[in-house]
Amino acid sequence: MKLIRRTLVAAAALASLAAPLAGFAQDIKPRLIRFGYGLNEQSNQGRAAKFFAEQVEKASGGKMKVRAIGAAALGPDVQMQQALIGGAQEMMVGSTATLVGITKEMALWDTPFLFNNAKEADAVLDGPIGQKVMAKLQEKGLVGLAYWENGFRNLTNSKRPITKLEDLNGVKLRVMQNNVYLDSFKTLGANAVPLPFSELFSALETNTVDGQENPYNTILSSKFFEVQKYLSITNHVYSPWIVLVSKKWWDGLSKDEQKVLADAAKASRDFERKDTRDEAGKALADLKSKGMQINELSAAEAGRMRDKLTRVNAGIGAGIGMELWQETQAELVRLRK
Ligand code: KDG
Repeated sequence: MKLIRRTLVAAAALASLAAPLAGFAQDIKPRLIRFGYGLNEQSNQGRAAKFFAEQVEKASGGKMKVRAIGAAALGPDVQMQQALIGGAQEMMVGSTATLVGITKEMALWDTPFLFNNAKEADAVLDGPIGQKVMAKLQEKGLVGLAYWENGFRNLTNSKRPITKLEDLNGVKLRVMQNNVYLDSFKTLGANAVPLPFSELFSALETNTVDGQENPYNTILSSKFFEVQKYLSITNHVYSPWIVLVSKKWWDGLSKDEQKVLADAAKASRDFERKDTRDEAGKALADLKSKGMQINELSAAEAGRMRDKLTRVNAGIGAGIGMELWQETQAELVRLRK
């Protein structure tokens, strides 16, 4: 009788050990996940990718392992997006701006001066509107899990301080491969040149382009201060990143595995936003100490830029659908009350 009881107790103990991992592939080998990104390992994007990988391994008991692969080693954003759609790569994080060719509603986040601050951005991106836009990706073979913060974008160039709109005339300015950015900077008088992020440093170094626009964090981590003399503070648009999964691959995961990735993505979002904001606060002083000449557009000139750039808004509203545009404007009015 004692032997039977001991056997039953041992069997129950073994079952309880297996239970938490019941939803995971029981193969000996862990499920490997290639997570591609474009900035370098030392950047805010790289630190958050590492954090995400640690969260996944911990939550899955080692049954799921993320290989975070940075510096566009798996290709620029647009190439990785196609690899996810085809099922050749499992995950990535990249700019929403480079997704517009796949899901037109992503252009909403390109709207100049859409958000006045990060609080508004978080509320809209993590709220119903941001989630609705993210859900549109699924019909194109991508699953969005969370928005990270790239940040408010500012201008750098090697020619002159940008103190008024006319200073942009003729500046060869690299922009992301995205029509709103292209139209916006053409409207401001610059010679806008679309290039993948992975080609940007060498384009600046060889004077193929005179300038670019990115958040302080990226200007610092990508060492643009080595090839750019002037930094002009415009905060002309808030730029999100988005964590993406191949839908082909996602649909083959268990519910437990999907939950691990979704929970880790949200935890990494909160980590990344705090890490990015902490770093941005210090980055401006760092860039000054590295020799950049920094100026801030006057309120009057910023107002002229805003007025000129709102001309592209009509095109964005038409492109994403007026219902979504008006819903967003109404939500911003509500948030600002
Ligand atoms: O992979 C890098 C891009 O996701 C991101 O940095 C986009 O801000 C961007 C830029 O300027 O290309």
